[in-house]
Amino acid sequence: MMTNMLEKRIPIKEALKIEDGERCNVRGWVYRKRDMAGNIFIILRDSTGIIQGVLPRNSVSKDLVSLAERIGIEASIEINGIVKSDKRAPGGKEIQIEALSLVGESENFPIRGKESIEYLLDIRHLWLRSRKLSAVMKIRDSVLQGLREYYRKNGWWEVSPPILTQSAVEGGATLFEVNFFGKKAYLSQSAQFYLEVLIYSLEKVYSLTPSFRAEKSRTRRHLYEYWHMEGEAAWFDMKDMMKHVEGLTKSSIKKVLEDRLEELELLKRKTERLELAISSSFPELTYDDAIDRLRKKGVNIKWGDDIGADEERILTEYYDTPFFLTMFPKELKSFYMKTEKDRPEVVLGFDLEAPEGYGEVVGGSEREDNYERLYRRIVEEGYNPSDYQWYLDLRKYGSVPHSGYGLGVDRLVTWIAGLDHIRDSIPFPRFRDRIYP
Ligand code: NSS
Repeated sequence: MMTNMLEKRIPIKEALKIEDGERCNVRGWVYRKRDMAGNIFIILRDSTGIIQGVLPRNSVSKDLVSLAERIGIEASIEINGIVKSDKRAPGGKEIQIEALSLVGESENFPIRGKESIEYLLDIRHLWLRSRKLSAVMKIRDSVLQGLREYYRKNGWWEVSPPILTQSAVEGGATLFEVNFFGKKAYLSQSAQFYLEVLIYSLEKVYSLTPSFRAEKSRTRRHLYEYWHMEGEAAWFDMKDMMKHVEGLTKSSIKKVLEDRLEELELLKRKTERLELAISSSFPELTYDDAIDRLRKKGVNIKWGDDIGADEERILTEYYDTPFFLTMFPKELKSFYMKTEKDRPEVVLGFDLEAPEGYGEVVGGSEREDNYERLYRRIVEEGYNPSDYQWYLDLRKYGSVPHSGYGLGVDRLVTWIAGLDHIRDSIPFPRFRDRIYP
């Protein structure tokens, strides 16, 4: 039996393309199995696809039949046989199995279908083998590839900032504290300040890091540990940066549409909105206009109030593509944002909102580049300027106008893949009551 296995192994995707009558060798995991009177059907999956193997009970050895009968769901096996077209088989081809070897057995695989989410989360390490989550992970890979391609094409440098940090970027309320050799340290909320340091030598920099937020509530769009793609560029004003963010986002959507149509289909994600996003320019809605619109819709909100998830959802109804929300009241945003020259109560900040109710995926701004004004803002916000001395220093030696942003990779994947919860955009979401597996 083993001698046949010496033939060249091919990925399942390739096996689905070979001519009828040709022999091939594939290996992977048993996705489904049906024991019928005449045949045993084994659907095998690998990272490239699924293919049906069929074992006619009467024309192979008894040993082979009994081995096939014993093989469980998710066992790893290798099969050798002749490829034949069959309209009923997934992908239109099947392999008539002549030899089979069991690599790793699997008895009573704990997922059969119809399990509860809580149960599945406990066995995330096994659930990740599902076709749905595999499709999402592949889409995620393409999203990241599309983002990186855009940076490369436009002359940005990828840098690696730290995760252990000494001060807050986005306020103390969501900081995770770490005991660092007896001193207080925090898990990074954002690489922004480190990227700001690096623009003085590299001008346009980006990083992909985990960011940590001790969020107060559990929602469909918040993770405690999420992946943050952040960019910072010298000489960019807010408009320059919005243009860059638009190009960046489109590049990732484009990559997914080029390479992941099969996965989008498997997730039943319609591609029209994604296609529209890359062919349109992203509109801008100022905070002032957003408040007007919300009030006209009957929302009880006034100038100065935060536009939260519920309000964002209402605003997304006006747009079929991603759009920018801009020019927020200073009180709603972080101290580092630059204020508008003629309206000091407003900051040069922008959020990118995904349509279809998804909401914010990017938050960015032009930065305060004047030493005194930044110092004053730090004090106003109740922080200790000595914690931010190095950050202030940047405004002392060759300060330049500059802007930056943070893009929530998991949120972008959630929207592109059309998921209803952010936890499935990432392989191992952390939960308050569960950091397992
Ligand atoms: O808090 S942000 O709006 N902005 C910053 O952290 C800036 N310091 C980034 C920068 O300018 N370099 O977060 C940025 C994005 C936000 O738009 C979301 O898409 C995402 O990060 N984000 C999250 N994703 C998932 N889970 C949580 N909890 C989360 N918080 C922010």
